[in-house]
Amino acid sequence: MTFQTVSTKPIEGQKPGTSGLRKKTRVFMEPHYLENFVQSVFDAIGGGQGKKLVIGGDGRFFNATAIQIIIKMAAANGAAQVIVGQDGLLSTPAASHLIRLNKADGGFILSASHNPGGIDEDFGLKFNAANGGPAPEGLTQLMFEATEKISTYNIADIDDVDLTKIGSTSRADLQVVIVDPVESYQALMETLFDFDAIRDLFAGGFTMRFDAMHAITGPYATAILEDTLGAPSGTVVNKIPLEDFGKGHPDPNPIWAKPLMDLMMSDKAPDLGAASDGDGDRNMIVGRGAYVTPSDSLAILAANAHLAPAYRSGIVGIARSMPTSAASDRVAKKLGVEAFETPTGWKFFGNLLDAGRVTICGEESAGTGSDHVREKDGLWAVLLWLNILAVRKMSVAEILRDHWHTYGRDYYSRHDFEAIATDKANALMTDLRARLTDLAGQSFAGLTVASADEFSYLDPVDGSQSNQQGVRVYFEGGGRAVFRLSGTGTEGATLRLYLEQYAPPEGDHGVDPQLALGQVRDAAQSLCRMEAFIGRTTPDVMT
Ligand code: G16
Repeated sequence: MTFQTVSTKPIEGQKPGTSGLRKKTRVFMEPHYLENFVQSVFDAIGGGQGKKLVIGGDGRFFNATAIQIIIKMAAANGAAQVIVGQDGLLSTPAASHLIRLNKADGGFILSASHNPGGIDEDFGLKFNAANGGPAPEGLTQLMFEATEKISTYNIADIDDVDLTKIGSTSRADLQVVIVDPVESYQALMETLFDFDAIRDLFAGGFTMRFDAMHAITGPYATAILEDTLGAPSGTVVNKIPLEDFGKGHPDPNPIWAKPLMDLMMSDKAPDLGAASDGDGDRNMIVGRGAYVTPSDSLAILAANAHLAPAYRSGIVGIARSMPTSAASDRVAKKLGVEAFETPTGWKFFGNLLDAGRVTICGEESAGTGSDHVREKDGLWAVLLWLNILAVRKMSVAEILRDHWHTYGRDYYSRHDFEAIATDKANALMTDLRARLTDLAGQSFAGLTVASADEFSYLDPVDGSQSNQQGVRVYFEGGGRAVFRLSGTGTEGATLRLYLEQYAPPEGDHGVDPQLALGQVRDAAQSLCRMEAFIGRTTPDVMT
């Protein structure tokens, strides 16, 4: 066996975004593209010598091929052990758990999350650190700098590893351990939740549909919900992970999980509907006739977490990303625990979790999780909901209404404008920034701006500063609009407009959210001169 040192040149644009490097699959398949990035990760973490690494992905097209390349590069960079999910599969939260469980030095997670898969769709790669969480900004910056000066990469001339066989094998000095992707993750879930109570719930006739969207959570949800908790066979649908996700868009929101939404709004609806995304870290929760926004789900999970064994003694704090609604802040206040507002990106929760400052975190983009791993965790959220439903013996709709009557309702929706020419999107943001200090007191579509700023974050644990994390505009009367550009798209720019309107506990909570948010939307669109800059005001996606 030989190790090769291959000459290469920097490839432009290998800058990790909100969650790793995401590009079109064909870009990742270009000569040296994947190898350059993987070598840059090794260079950024101080080399691979003696390291133990977890490797797995969501099974999308190019997953297995990329894993073989990463294994060969791990061997050539001197790694001691790689732990790989069988068939190359690992959900993102399961990968995070395996890193922590095995005290690994980190892991490569192959996924473009909720983006479609296939040779003409998207691929992605991110590196998670030894705490199991996405590489923090300091480390992603080192990776990017390494990609800009790379001249060689190391790769071993070894046979492919049979990813289908569980067990241990060696390639030169590298030990390759193939593990069941579900087993240890399921064992972790059993320590967190009251499986007996959930089993009783199903035994009592509780009905559910879990849509795995042809993505990674199929095997996890089948093993846990059907095989362990006794949900009837057929509860989990679209359960086989496919490399093109059945040509779907594995994003659990009312648009992309429409068949589930339609069922839940019909008279055939089961008691609970849930879905997860490509790599299993996002979730959607919907009751019979009652969609739960991710922001509300975060607040409700935090308010009720003490009903599950893992959180029985209470939670220490709640963190949410800045664009997420203030619903969870109200819960934190009532519980008397700290509330944190971080930039978009799960990586910003890592320090708070490691420092024991927060127990539960969440984002409007359908991610919720806790200190059990360092990633958001779709099935975890579903199981916590099940645990709460089992104890409270109320429907999802009743829990929602009860929550709003206690805390008030934060009407919420995100409007996405996709594939905008990057220069136009940047021009809109630049113009908005330039006018920020003059906005207070001005009125747009009948709403007066109370205050406006650009969000920047000072990490309270390591003191690092992250600037330009989105523009916040607060209106008189409890409305808020947030403007930011997505960091996960692969085509042009995506403008995200986040809308929020608070209605107090004694207020009317039954208004259609898009109606309740209509005035904030009109004010936001007028304020940012949307029509003039991007030539449209109708969003592609409304969550
Ligand atoms: C990633 C990040 C999340 C973020 C989301 C959307 O999720 O992990 O923290 O909220 O992208 O980010 P953006 O608004 O920049 O597109 P995932 O599920 O794609 O890994």
